Amino acid sequence: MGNVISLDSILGVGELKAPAESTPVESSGCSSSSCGSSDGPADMDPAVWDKVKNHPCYSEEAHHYFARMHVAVAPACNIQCNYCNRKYDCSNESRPGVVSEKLTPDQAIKKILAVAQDIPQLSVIGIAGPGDSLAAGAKNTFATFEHLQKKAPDLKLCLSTNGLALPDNVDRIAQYNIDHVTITINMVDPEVGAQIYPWIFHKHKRWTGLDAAKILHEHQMLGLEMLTARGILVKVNSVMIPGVNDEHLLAVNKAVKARGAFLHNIMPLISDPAHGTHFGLTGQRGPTAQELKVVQDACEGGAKLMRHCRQCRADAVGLLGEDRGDEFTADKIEAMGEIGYDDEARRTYREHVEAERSGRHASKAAAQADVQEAVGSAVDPILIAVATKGGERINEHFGHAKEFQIYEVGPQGAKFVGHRRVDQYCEGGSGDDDTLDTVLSAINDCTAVFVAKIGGCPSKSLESAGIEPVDRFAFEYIEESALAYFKDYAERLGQGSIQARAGQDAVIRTGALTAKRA
Ligand code: CLF
Ligand code: SF4
Repeated sequence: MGNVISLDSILGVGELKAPAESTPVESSGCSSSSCGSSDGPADMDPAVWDKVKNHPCYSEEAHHYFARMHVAVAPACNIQCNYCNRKYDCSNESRPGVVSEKLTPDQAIKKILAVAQDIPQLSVIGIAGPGDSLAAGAKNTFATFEHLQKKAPDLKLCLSTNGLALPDNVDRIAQYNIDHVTITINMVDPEVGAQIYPWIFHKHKRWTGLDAAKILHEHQMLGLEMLTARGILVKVNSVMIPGVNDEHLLAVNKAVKARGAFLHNIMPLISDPAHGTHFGLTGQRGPTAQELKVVQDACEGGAKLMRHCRQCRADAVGLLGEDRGDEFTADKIEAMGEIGYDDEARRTYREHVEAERSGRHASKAAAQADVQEAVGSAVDPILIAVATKGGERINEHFGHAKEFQIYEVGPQGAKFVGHRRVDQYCEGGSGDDDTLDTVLSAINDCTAVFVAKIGGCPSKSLESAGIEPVDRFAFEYIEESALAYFKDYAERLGQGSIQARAGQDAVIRTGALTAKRA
């Protein structure tokens, strides 16, 4: 088994518990549920909330609880992006790395039923490549979804596309009840587009340069408008390419918001010569963590931002940030024989999460009101790195963390603003100093790191680097703990016993981009 969170780990350490009673507090001002990427039922239409509340990509809160699965049934693509090499996964929705197994629609259905039986957190099935889900007539994509909506009606359907073939397929998307569509839009100006797309294949012809970028842009905008007119939720993914479209992404954000996009996900370019992409081979770099955050922050107030994307593989399985694909290879699934449909475990799980979350919304608001009253608005926000296995709790050991979630906490509240992938510091019972250095450089803009447990050696290294290791909130909720920490931090700052930490430029890890570990 992989390390997907269990019901126990979500509801507490040990037995299942009902959510704690908490005093409801009237929402006022900028609550954490109305700021940035954190979302909740308070700030959206109930029908929309119903669609997104269990979707790990469309709701930041949901990504602590729910898993997605991609089936790699769409190998062909109709355009070329300078950040993609077809021998690797689609870089806009998946990490570079060969898709282990391309699937036929029948194989995909069997795999989905097998995964659904084993992972009660599974809520969404996505098709995100490894090419474009709508290229080549979208035959496999729609064949898979047509079967799936009959075989496993509780699972949400989701697809991702570059948008070129979108206008031709919007009616079928609506017909198969696909409620969530992602379009990768990196530009709204063909001059910018020409630096990203060397060619497209359209109407039996290859187009290049400005003509190609213009056609792609027009189809993306038309497709977006057609989808939103039908009430389908659209997320826009943009790859941030420093010096090419970084400043332009503000205009992209405005344009997609004006056309009704539900979310905008600005992702860092993944670029490495080893991937054999045009950008990798020509030395185009990706953004640093701070550069990415600056652009994301500048887009706040436009289309709602997604900041928890893990740029997952086209065959990813599990919570965002993990990949359990190895447990469900074709030979293992073949050996399972006939697999039926049973949604009982998923239903039970969703009921528990629902109860848990309603209590959480009130307790977050109470913690925030407490900080606002105690601290006022004079103290600058800080970043905190959190080791977590899910369930919105601090429940991972420092040495076992494969990523740290980054929260920004200040007088206005605590919110998730990103994540940093790292190598696991402790393997086989002992820590690795080289790995520790990479962990430090990944979180060097943070004031503290919250962990369930940490050893003496890494604690000392963190303190020397100016990052406070904090284990006193072990197994508690992240946001409430961050707010309690901030209140104490502001007090210490006021007393002069600590100094505000000067910001550093943390490194975004784009190396071996899979959470799979041997
Ligand atoms: Fe997959 Fe994409 Fe649907 Fe999510 S992923 S098709 S919307 S179910 Fe999610 Fe993965 Fe980021 Fe995509 S974390 S790469 S945004
Ligand atoms: Fe690659 Fe996806 Fe771009 Fe096609 S749309 S070239 S598969 S990144």
